[in-house]
Amino acid sequence: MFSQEPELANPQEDKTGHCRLLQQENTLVRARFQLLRTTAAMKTTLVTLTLCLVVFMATGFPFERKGGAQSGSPAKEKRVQYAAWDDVNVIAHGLLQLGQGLKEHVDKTKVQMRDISSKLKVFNRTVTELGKESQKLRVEGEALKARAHGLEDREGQLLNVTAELREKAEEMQQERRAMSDRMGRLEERVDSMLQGGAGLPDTDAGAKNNSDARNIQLMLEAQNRRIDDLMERIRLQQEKLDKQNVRIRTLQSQVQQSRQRSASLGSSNTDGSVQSGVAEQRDSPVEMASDCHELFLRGETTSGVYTIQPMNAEPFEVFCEMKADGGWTVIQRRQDGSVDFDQLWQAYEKGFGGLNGEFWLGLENIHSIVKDGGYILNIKLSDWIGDLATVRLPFHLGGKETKYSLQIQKADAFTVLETSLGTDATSSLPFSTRDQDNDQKDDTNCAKHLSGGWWFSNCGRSNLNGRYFQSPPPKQRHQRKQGIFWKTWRGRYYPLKYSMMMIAPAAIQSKS
Ligand SMILES: [Ca+2]
Repeated sequence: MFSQEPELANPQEDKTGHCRLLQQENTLVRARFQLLRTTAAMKTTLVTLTLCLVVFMATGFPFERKGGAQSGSPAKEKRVQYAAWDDVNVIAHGLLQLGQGLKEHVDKTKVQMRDISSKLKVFNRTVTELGKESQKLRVEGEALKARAHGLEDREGQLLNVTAELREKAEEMQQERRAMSDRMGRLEERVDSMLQGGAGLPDTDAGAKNNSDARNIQLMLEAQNRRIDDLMERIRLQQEKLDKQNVRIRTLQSQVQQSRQRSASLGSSNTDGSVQSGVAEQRDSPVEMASDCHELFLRGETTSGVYTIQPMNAEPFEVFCEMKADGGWTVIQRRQDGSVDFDQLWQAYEKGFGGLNGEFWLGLENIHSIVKDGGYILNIKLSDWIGDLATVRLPFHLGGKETKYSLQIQKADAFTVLETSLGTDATSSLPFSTRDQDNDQKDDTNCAKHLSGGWWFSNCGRSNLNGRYFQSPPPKQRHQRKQGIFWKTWRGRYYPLKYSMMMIAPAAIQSKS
């Protein structure tokens, strides 16, 4: 945009210079024409003079000859001689006049020549000046053009830097929020510890000398140990309670099944014996666990593939992530791109992939585990430099009739990290795939626009079932947006390296 200015300015300058040059040239041509006219007049005068001389010679000579031959009449001869002198006088006078005229012409021509040469000098000087000026203008134009190019380059660099800065600022903001959350929690802990040690002598005075400070520290440490002990005792109590709960549930289901069996026996005695035999085989000796946490409570501590059977559902295999705080049922895992997640509704309903690698457990299976509510969703994410993020959200998942609507239930406000999936208590998000557009964006099919199936709202908040990109991720935005992303962690256009989603009863939350 800047490069056009010198190009526009130059022709104008050149035009005025050109006009001036043309004027000068005109004057010069006129002067030359005058000079030519003068020369022609001089030539005519000279020719006239020569002609006069020739006439004079032609007339004068015969008189002299006549005089010499006719010596016999001296009077007549003298008269002729006088007449000849008169003629000579007339001619001489004419010649004098001609000479004067010639001199005047020569003088005039000299003045004109002097005029012309001075004009020529001025013209030459003007031409040189104009040449210098146009040269200067050209140099200035070049310099301006170079500066414009430089400015354009800088503008481009500036735009790049601005974009980078904006991204970094976003990241910083997230980090800052996470830090402030952590600080808040730490402050709370410190406050609670200080309150616990309120019975001590005046802390302000004590802080002034080292020994008092050490005493306070020791007290705090003792307090911490006591709190830890208490927490451990609570954990053990909770575990005992959980185990008792499981036992009660097992007994309840056994009671229910025996009731059903006796009812069917009562209705038909002949066929019933076969049916009850099958039921007994399936139920005994131990009833299957309804999820991984139940397996954990029964003493399983190794992560791996187990068979579970939620209430009123067929048994199926799951991968259990056994942790210190309990058993987590894994419902999704992304780690190497070995499984295609761009699947249709039916596949997302039934599940796909391999439990030891990448997989989706299936909406129907997930729903059968969590249908009674009280579960939490635990999401683990990793970026390409090894940073990890964890999101824990209490949730409820509706059945097929609600299109497996996800409702995140939280007493307090969502943190920034949680808002990428969080919904407010009154609304819920149905599941969407390429062939079933249930998202909240009217003019777009988010699953088709991006990739995979997900609880899409407006397409842009999160999608952990997107395309898997190996590092380094693609440079094109329209490709990157199809990736696995969590907007409020690494941004909308950062394809994540790893994702794992797992579920467990909410009771686990209070212990971790
Ligand atoms: Ca839509």
